[in-house]
Amino acid sequence: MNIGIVCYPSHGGSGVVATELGKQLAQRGHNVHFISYGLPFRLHKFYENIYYHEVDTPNYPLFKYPPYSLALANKIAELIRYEDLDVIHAHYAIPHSICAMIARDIVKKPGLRLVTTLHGTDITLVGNDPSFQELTKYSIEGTDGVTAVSKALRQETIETFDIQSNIEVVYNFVDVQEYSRQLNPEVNLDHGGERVKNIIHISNFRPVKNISNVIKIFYLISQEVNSRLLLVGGGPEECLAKHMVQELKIEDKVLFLGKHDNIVPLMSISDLLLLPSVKESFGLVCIEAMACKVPTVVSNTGGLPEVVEDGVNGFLAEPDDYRTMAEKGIYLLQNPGIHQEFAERGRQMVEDRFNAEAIVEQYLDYYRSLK
Ligand code: GMT
Repeated sequence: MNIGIVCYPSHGGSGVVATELGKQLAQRGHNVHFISYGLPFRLHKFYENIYYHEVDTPNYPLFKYPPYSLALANKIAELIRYEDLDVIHAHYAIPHSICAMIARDIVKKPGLRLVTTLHGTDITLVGNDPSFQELTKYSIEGTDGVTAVSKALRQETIETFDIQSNIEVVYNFVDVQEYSRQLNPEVNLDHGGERVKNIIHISNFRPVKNISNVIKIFYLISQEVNSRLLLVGGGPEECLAKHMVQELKIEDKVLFLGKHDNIVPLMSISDLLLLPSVKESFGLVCIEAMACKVPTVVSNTGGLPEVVEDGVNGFLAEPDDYRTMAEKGIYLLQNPGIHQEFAERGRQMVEDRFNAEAIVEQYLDYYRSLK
């Protein structure tokens, strides 16, 4: 098949899922065309069957805002004709899905299928905003097929937008070969003769990620366990996090590591992942951690209970309940045998339910079902 993938190219779950899906489809012999304003960050090398089409947005003094969405719609239309696309897969409703609908209506190619994947913030934050609400509902009802990354997101979409049409749940996935615990003998984990435990948090530091609770949880853990906090990523609440770290006088224990393209080496030295998000439609970073045998302590919100089984491969607590999250973290870090069991069960869960092999087939079956 010739498949066009429209996505955001920057660090962030929706772009990662779109890019990894494209790579997997290309490996299976499909021609994959990425359409975006920048090269997706995980595509920085040559891949057979993968093509990248940059959207150039003209700007004129007349425009207060460059009309990216229109340029994107035009580019998709051009590619439907030139690359003879069979499927356009839009990741994120706003504006990608709408742009793909415009392109479809311009070209009117028989048999073309348009799929939209809802990732979460496009429904729970952006799409829900009154400025976009009508448009989001229109895009969900107007595409040929819609998928959501968790049952919770599907339910929230149906309720928020009063959707009558079918929404298929297709979970996030990882390549379990690539995502595995890979020990690096060059990294010294002994500090003062004792193995320091690494606690990791990876995100875009937006308010929804609840960074202040990440710091509070770590602070309580660090009182009981010799540990460090690895903060990976960056975004609007980085300053707040640094301020809290200074106030709590834990600067020597918190490492702000910035954005990383490859997180496997970081996961591989980690003992616990914290994700106390206020909202989280799936939590891709959880399965990345679990695949690398890192147990998780996360909030009991959105799709996270579909990923983390409380007391089996991680722990769930209310997003504001940082004390319980700290207690559960301490429990895991102080009990190596139990920690090992959680780590093994987490890896197994990813192999069984969130494995690229199975999920990519699910997407392909879905494309075919829309014929
Ligand atoms: O987590 C973010 O803020 C980034 C966001 C995105 O749109 O890229 O991630 C969303 O999509 C991911 C991939 O499907 C999901 O795993 C994340 O849970 C979801 N984020 C939220 O719902 C907050």
